[in-house]
Amino acid sequence: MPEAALHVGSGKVRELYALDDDRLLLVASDRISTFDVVLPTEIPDKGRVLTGLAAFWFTRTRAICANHLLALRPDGRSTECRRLEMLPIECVVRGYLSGSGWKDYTATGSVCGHSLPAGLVESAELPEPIFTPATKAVTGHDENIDRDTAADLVGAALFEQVERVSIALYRFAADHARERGIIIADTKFEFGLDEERRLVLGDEALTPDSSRFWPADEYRPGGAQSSFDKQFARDYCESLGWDKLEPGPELPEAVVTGTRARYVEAFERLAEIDFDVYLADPEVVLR
Ligand code: Q0Z
Repeated sequence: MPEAALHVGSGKVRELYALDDDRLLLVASDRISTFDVVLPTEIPDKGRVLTGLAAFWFTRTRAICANHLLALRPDGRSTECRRLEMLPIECVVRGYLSGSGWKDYTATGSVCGHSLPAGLVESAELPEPIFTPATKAVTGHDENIDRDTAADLVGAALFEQVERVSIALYRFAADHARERGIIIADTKFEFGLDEERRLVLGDEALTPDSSRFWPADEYRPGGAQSSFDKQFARDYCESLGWDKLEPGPELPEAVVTGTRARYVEAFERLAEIDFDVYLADPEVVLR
C-alpha cells in the first residue's frame, strides 16, 4: 500500500491513488477475473506483467501519441501517472470479429456503424481494423455506440483524432505482436486531455486485461479462440460446472502455475526481455 496517498478508485483488479493534485498512482494487483468474476486465488506477478507490458508499449508508442506515464516504481506493479481529464468513451479497436463485435455483426451485419462484408465467421480477421467506441458503464457492461453518438460525447474534432490515433496504436502493436506469435484481436484504449487540452493515452494499454490476446499458432477462424493468458483458468472453471456467479472457485496450484507461465510468456515474447530482468529492475522496459 502506498504511503500518504488517497485511495480514489478501485477496478476489479487494480487500485488508483492520488499522489498530489497532478499525479495518480495506478497499482495492478495479482487478482484475475474469469467470466467477469474476480477469483479468490491470485496469480503471482500478474500485476507486474501487466504493468511492465503497459510501460513497454507506452515507451514504444510515444511517437504515435503522448501518454500519462511518469514513472515506474521499483515494485514493478505501480506506475505514477499524470492526472488527466478522461474522455467519457472507451476507445476500442477490433482487427478480428469476437465478443460483442461478433454478437452485433450476427444481429445486424455491422458493428458501431461499420458495415462489414457478408459471410464473416466468428474470429475472422477484418479487412481493416475498425474503431468501435463504447460508453463507460458504471455497473454491468460497456455498450457499443455508433460514430455519431461518440462524436456527440467528445466533439467531432476530438472524435476524429481518437479514432485515427487508436487505429494507429492498434496497428503498431498488433503488427509487433503478430511477428512474435500473438494475435491482438482487439484492444481498449482510454484517453484523456492534459492541462493544455492535448490528447494523452492513459490507463493501462495493450495488456491482456485490456485486449484479447490469442496464440497465433492455434488461430482457427470459425469459432471462439483460446485466450493466450486465461485459457487454463477458464477451462478449469468450466470443468467444475460453476454457474459463473459470485463467488468464483479457488484455482488449484497447477492452474495457478500454468496461468502465471502464460502471462510471463506474453511479456517475454512482446518485450523481448527476461521477466527476471524486469523484476530486478523494472525500468528496463522504459529504454
Ligand atoms: C483511470 C481506473 C484503476 C479504478 C480514472 N491518468 C489518469 N487521469 C485521470 N484518471 C485516470 C487516469 Cl489513468 C483514471 N481510471 C480507471 C483504474 C482503478 C479505475 F486502477 N479511472
